[in-house]
Formats: sequence, C-alpha cells, structure tokens
Amino acid sequence: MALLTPEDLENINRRLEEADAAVRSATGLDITEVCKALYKTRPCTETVGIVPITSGNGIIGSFSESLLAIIEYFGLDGFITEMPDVSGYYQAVKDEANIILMADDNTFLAHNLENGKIANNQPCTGIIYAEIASRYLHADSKDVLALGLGKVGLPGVAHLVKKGFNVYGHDPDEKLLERAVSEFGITPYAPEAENPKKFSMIFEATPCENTIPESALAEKCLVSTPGIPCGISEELRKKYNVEIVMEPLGVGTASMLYSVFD
Ligand code: NAD
Ligand code: 2YH
Repeated sequence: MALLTPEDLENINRRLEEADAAVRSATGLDITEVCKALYKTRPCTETVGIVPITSGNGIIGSFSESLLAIIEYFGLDGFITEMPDVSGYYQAVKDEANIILMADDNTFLAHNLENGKIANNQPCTGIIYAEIASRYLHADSKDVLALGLGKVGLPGVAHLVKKGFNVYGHDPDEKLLERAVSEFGITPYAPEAENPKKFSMIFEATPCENTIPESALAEKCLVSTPGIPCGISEELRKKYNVEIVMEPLGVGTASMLYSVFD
C-alpha cells in the first residue's frame, strides 16, 4: 500500500482551502455541507486525540500535525499525544479525547469512544469523492466513470450505485472488475471501443498517473479523485476545461469524522 509522504502533506491548509473552493464550485456545497448531507450527523463538542504510530514504516513527518491542522480547519478541538502507540492511546483517553485518530501502514481509523462508531479511511474517502462526483452541477446525465476498483474505489462505486447512478468502471485487475460487475451491476468501460463514451463525471481512485483516457473526457467534466498522484495530466485538464477535486488527506478525514459523529 502506498504510504503518504511529507511532500504529499506540504501546505495542507492551502490544499484544503483549494479543495473546499473546488467542491463548492462543483456541487454548490462546501466539504462540511457535503459531509452533513451524506451522514446526517454534526459535531457537538468532541475533542480529537491523535496518536502517532511507530509500527511498520514508522512515523511520517507531519502526518499527525497535518491531522491536527485538518481537524482545526473543520472547527474541532484536538491534540497530539506526546507518546506514540499504546502509551499515546492511554494518554489520549486519560486526557478526555472523545474521538481517536490513528494510522499504521494499512489502516487509518477514527474511533468515537462515546458512541462506539468506528471508521476506516479507505471506504470513507471513496464514499465522499464519489458523493462529490454525484453532485456535479454541470452533469449531463446519471452516467459516472469509475477508474480503480480497489479499497477506495469499490466503496465509492457501491455508494454511486445505491444512489441510482449508472456506473461504468475499469480496473486492470480482472477479479476486481468482475466483482464490481457481479455485486454492483456496473458496466465494464472499454476505452479502446470504436466510439468510446464521454463522461461529465469521473471518479478516479488509483495510485497511477494518466489513468483517464482523453476519449472519456466531456468538455468541462468533473474529475473527483483521491488518487495520488493525480490521474489526469495538466495538458488534458486545460484542453477540456476540467474541474478537479483532489486533496491528499483532509477530505477523507472529514468524511471519517462525520461518519462517527452522532
Ligand atoms: P488499491 O491498491 O486498493 O486500489 C487501486 C486500484 O487501482 C487497483 O485495483 C489497481 O488495479 C487500479 N488501477 C491501477 N491502474 C489503473 C488504471 N490505469 N485504470 C484503472 N484502475 C487502475 O488502492 P486504494 O487503497 O484503493 O487507494 C487508491 C489511491 O487513493 C492511492 O493512490 C491512495 O494513496 C489514495 N488515497 C488517497 C486518500 C486521500 O485522502 N486523498 C485516502 C486514501 C487513499
Ligand atoms: O499513509 C498511511 C497508509 N497509506 C494508510 C492510510 C490509508 N489511506 N498511513 C499513515 C501512517 C502514519 C504513521 N504511522 C504516523 O505518523 O503515525
């Protein structure tokens, strides 16, 4: 699994402000409003305890600090524990955190200690980026292209199908594609077809560059993508006047937090 790097997290506040503006332009709602509409929850007076975790590849410089900046951006109080791991968890609970945020190399979770709700970053990220795509104000139909059907992409696809969208999907992993077809009834997308379909909404969740074929791009389409690096080139973005929502940590974290609020 790809790990975030300190470079991915540079200027997190500016990235969040830009993402908020992009979400507002695409959907008419800001990130918080999309979260409230999605989960029908709201913050109360929760304090978030952020516990650095040393296992596996260890502490990522600025990961915990970025999480603190993100929760403050969304108007919540929080703190980073002095000690990592089990000692940090103990301190977070003793110091009256209501929600714990912590991540190792595989799992990034939010756990609300008051109501027991727990969230995993991958599905929460997929669901909110899919929700943003589904709310595109300039959509020309209910057809959405989903590229990448892995741990982030598949929950996003399931969410779109549940909302009544027609999902066209692609993943070079045939097992994942077959699963999305059989479980969720999506239509396999074939970019090499003679008259490939164009989309006004694209949800991309891959760790690769240049995944979005030029033939799929409708003029002024929306690309909603958590993928790192970005799946569309600067050249194609300009050529098709593409609107883009893309941010490395904050949008997915907001989705996790709202999914564990009451
Ligand atoms: P994953 O490995 O489970 O899934 C990625 C999928 O993309 C794989 O199934 C792979 O076969 C597929 N893929 C590769 N090339 C493709 C192509 N050309 N067309 C279509 N599909 C292609 O990974 P994941 O956990 O789902 O994460 C996906 C991306 O999202 C990663 O870059 C990850 O770092 C990123 N991510 C971002 C955030 C965020 O907040 N921005 C949060 C979580 C994950
Ligand atoms: O970046 C990651 C993994 N890719 C899981 C996230 C799921 N999108 N984990 C962050 C590890 C943080 C580290 N243990 C720390 O600094 O606490």
